[in-house]
Amino acid sequence: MATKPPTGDPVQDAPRVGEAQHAAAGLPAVAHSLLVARQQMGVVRTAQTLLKVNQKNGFDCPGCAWPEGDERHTAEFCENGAKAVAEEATLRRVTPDFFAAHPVADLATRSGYWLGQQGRITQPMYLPEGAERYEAIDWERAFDIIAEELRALDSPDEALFYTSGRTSNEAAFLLQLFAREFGTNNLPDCSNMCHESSGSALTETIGIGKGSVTLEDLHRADLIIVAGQNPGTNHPRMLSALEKAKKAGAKIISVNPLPEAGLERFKNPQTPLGMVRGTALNDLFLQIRIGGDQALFRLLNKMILQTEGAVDETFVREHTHGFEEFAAAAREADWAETLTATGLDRETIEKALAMVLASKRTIVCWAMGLTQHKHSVPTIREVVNLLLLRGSIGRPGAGVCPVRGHSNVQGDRTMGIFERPSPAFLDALDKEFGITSPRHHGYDVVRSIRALRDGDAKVFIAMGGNFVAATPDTDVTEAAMRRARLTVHVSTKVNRSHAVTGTRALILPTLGRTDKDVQASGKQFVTVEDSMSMVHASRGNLTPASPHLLSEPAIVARLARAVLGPGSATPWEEFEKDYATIRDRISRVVPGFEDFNARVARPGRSGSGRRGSRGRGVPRRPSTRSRGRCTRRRRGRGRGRPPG
Ligand SMILES: Nc1nc2c(c(=O)[nH]1)N[C@H]1C(S)=C(S)[C@@H](COP(=O)(O)OP(=O)(O)OC[C@H]3O[C@@H](n4cnc5c(=O)[nH]c(N)nc54)[C@H](O)[C@@H]3O)O[C@H]1N2
Ligand SMILES: Nc1nc2c(c(=O)[nH]1)N[C@H]1C(S)=C(S)[C@@H](COP(=O)(O)OP(=O)(O)OC[C@H]3O[C@@H](n4cnc5c(=O)[nH]c(N)nc54)[C@H](O)[C@@H]3O)O[C@H]1N2
Ligand SMILES: [Mo]
Repeated sequence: MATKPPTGDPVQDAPRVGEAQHAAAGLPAVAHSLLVARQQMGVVRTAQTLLKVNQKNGFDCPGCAWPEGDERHTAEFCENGAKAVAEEATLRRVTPDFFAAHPVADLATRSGYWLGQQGRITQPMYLPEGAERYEAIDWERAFDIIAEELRALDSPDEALFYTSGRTSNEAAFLLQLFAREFGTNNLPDCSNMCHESSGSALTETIGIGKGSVTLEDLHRADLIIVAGQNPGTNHPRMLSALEKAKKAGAKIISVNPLPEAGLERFKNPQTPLGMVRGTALNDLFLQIRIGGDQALFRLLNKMILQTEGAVDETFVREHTHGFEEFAAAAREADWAETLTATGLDRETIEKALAMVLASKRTIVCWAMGLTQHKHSVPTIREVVNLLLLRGSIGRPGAGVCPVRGHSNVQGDRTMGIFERPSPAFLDALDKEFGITSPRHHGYDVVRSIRALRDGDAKVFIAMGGNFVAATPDTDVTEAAMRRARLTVHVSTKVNRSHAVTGTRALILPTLGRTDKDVQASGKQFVTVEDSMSMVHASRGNLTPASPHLLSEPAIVARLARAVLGPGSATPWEEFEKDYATIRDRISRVVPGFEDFNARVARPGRSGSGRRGSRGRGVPRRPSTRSRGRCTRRRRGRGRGRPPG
């Protein structure tokens, strides 16, 4: 049994504003997550799912990309993760009757919350030209419509293939393969709006667009700086890692215009004492002015340069280049300007500097507060330079930690969902499949919107996400989307993007992480990569919301067959039958995934192993140790496809 979704009455459903909280997690969070779970999933499914979240034989939480440690608790999820699971595993259903009762114009008036609360979509739905309502359609016909529209394009570059970051590695690999075999690199994704600046700044500075630390590193750090991030709400399990680091002696500085409750006091629900008392995580709070981070880190770098013995000379000499150029720029930093830009006082900045200087192993974690500014790339470069100056990269307990958002956003990029793929990646793909991928760059999110607006793109296909709600200029985006000939959404739940359609539209319902995925060769699992570059298997165990659902890999495989026809030598049918055959191909195309099938068969995490012996499995990528550079504006080696 499950409770009813919201009423649709804007007054009854409206959010309420209360007092600001000063602690995060704790007993209320546990109670609330269980309540939400039970309301959406009922008692049996609650037990079936919540005991499997982030377990070695279970599924990866769709809530966020924070990694799990090797030791697992019975309850390895947070309040928001439980909500994310409940939203997917809900017993509520959106059937063809729902679409009959709610014309598209009605859906367009509903709030995102209301739409999301209606439940799981059960059948493929089609909006014919001029129709007011979506109607049920069978899969064959749906794929035929897409094939018809794609084949009618003047150029493959008139098609757009968007990905949101929950898509598994297997589905993402197939999608980019299909797009490239079809003839385009138009693979915009949600990272374009999220950590793109981290990917760019890290590629420029350390040569690879990803973080360099593991969970174990956090536990060993002397100092952790959390800049522009609200882990209490968005990555609650990170608070346990910070608490553990703190118990081992780490200091924590947070840099944020707001005092975020989770960093003020964390009530760890895994321990009885933690639940009652909580831990104050912050040692120093820098209540910075919005956008002031670049000035702050630049001044800290100047102070490090001016402090006798503060620069790790050996590290800088052996592992970086461009030092003089960087140092000259940092020396220009000025106290008065920095105080204005940051809104901080001199004493507070000096306290932060003293903590940086006292630390041998520093980690900087950041998220949207740093990545979503116009000057995000130079800001993140300053952050990296601080770590390089102190030799805090490539050393245990030290490094860069961009905290990713969607649960497989990093993996999707690793699999080639990127509008600007490296030639090396395309060469490997072409060699493996005997295709000729286009070499010119595709459209990112903003360019995709412009292309739709200007009539240069005519078919929009989304693997998950909520494009019109997630993108920056809603009015422009919605007008652009309405100009498309066909819009297609592979989705689990209804959202705003289903109500803003092209001339024709399709909704293709798919399995989620929590669902059991059985194909011709038997039960399948998929893989995901977390924020710390660890790759692991994810197995759903619930009976799917309806017998009509197809998995994401199956949808891409069938779509590819419908569009490319017998002319394609790619074994799409085999891929659909057995995902291990997809992983075999990944292991031959994506560097670091050698022996992929054998490695994911082991329970737990496999992958990265940045420092050789410490990681399990084969290193996914070379050590960052020898790749650091103090740099102000240099191109990276172009190897890593930066996760956004
Ligand atoms: N429950 C839940 N969890 C999620 C998601 C979700 O939708 N729901 N989304 C996931 C996704 S996709 C992402 S990307 C992550 C996002 O995770 P976060 O980046 O933690 O999310 P935001 O809420 O955007 O928090 C931005 C933080 O930056 C601060 N800030 C704003 N401007 C500045 C600035 O100029 N300087 C500094 N230093 N700080 C600033 C804000 O006060 C806020 O604390 O969360 C993931 N987790
Ligand atoms: N106003 C505003 N805009 C933002 C942000 C913000 O904080 N505020 N954050 C930005 C950031 S950081 C990001 S990452 C983007 C996110 O942008 P998107 O990823 O495009 O948006 P989401 O809202 O996360 O997408 C949710 C939808 O994904 C579908 N879905 C959920 N699970 C699955 C699944 O397993 N498979 C498939 N196929 N579909 C699934 C459901 O239909 C659900 O409605 O938005 C960006 N835009
Ligand atoms: Mo994000």
